[in-house]
Amino acid sequence: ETEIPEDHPRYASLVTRHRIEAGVEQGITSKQGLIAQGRGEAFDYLLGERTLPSADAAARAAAAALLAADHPALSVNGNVAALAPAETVDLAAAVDADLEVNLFNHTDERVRRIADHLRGHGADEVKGLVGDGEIPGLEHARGTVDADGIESADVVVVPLEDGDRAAALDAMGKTEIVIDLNPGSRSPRTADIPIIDNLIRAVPNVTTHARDLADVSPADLRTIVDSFDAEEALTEAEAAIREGEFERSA
Ligand code: PTJ
Repeated sequence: ETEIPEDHPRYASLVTRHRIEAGVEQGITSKQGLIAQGRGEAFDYLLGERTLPSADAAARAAAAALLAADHPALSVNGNVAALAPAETVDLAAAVDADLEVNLFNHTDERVRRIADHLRGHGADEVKGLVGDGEIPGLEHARGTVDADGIESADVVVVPLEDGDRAAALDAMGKTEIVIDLNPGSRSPRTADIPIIDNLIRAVPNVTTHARDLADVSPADLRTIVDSFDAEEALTEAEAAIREGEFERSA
């Protein structure tokens, strides 16, 4: 998919950029998605482009919450679809979650393209095309979801979510798992389980934990979720950024 040499010091970052560009060209990712990616990259650089131990603990708690859920759902936007389509489909299968296309800058055309893209990566059913449900407290375009998908889910994964929508989903009483590289952003601060990591690393990591936890009892899954400390995870990510004890490779 790319001609970037694998030994280039910024290989992973360059491949990611290429995927986002391709997403825009295919009508999957919004132009704003390019800007969001740039912001994410800056934080990833400061975090040392690695999964912090606290982010790994968050990924494990997320896996436990998804396995313990009655009705888990994964929200997919234009950046997620471009960066990690197969990994997102895998995660949905591992925890038996709905996949729902849910866009910040909604167009029916982009919803359809993303749904097709996910099916091309092995998804059976993709929600988000009906739009007969709502997230209360948001204007229509931003709050439209499927009634049998995100609206009725008890646990939702929202990677790269806008702060208002994260708050509105939280107000619906859902257990919210947010993947975001910026520990200061409002959405991870609203989340029950913030995963401060690149979604490219975080999504497959949650899947790995879910497979490890597949035989754990519901009571033990609860204990894993309850012993996770969101505040501490955010504080550790911030400290890692401030201390910057990583190898600057650029
Ligand atoms: O496809 P749509 O219409 O739903 O739009 C999606 C975007 C992401 C464009 C939209 O939700 C948006 O504008 O988001 P923001 O407000 O720019 O926020 C993006 C957040 O995601 C920022 O906090 C970034 O640090 C973070 N981010 C960007 N890339 C990644 C990331 N976090 C994890 N992994 C990434 N690869």
